[in-house]
Amino acid sequence: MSVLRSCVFHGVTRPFYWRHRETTKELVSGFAAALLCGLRSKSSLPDVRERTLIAVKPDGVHRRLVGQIIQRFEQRGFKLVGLKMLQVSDDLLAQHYCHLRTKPFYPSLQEYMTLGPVVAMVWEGHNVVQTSRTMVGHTNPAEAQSGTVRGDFSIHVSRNVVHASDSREGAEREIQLWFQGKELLNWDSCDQTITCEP
Ligand code: DAT
Ligand code: MG
Repeated sequence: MSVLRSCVFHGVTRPFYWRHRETTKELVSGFAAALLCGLRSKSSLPDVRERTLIAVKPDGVHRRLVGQIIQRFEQRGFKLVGLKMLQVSDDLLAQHYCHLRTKPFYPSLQEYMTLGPVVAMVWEGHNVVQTSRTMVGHTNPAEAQSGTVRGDFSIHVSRNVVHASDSREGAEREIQLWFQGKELLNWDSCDQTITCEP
């Protein structure tokens, strides 16, 4: 019986092992690489998937600046994952600007933000929160540098054209406030590995 077993092993299993030795090695090393890669992409995921809320305020919409503002974020390399036009309610505004509700200028801010529709967007990409704040420029357009959205398109703090979240935590809060989960799309753009290290 044991002779038979040994024959079966040497006759079937061994030739099979030698024949598929290289394939087996490749499989094992491929599996290890996939594991490593998985771990690497997992750790870089929060960075690449960073998101921010950008909103073209009513003056920007009235002045037909939506396309130019979108173009800046597209050409920088960020990815649009959510977009909608809406008339902002007092309630949404109060939650969005909760840190400013006691400021003397809040009533005029409220009036300004409801002058017409707002175009709200969620952009995704490496360091998008900080980079988009730089792209948008100083709160007061008088101090905003040329080349920034506010520096190029506005002159007064009460009409500064665009909103951008100011921190990762703020962005998360604002995105949840302005968008429902199903309104945001997870998609892979074909230039992802060209614009950012995978
Ligand atoms: P930012 O929009 O740069 O994040 P913020 O959050 O301090 O600035 O203020 C929100 C908006 O409120 C800002 O875009 C324009 C308005 N605002 C701020 N300070 C103001 C002021 N002193 N007078 C009038 N409006 C002001
Ligand atoms: Mg702010």
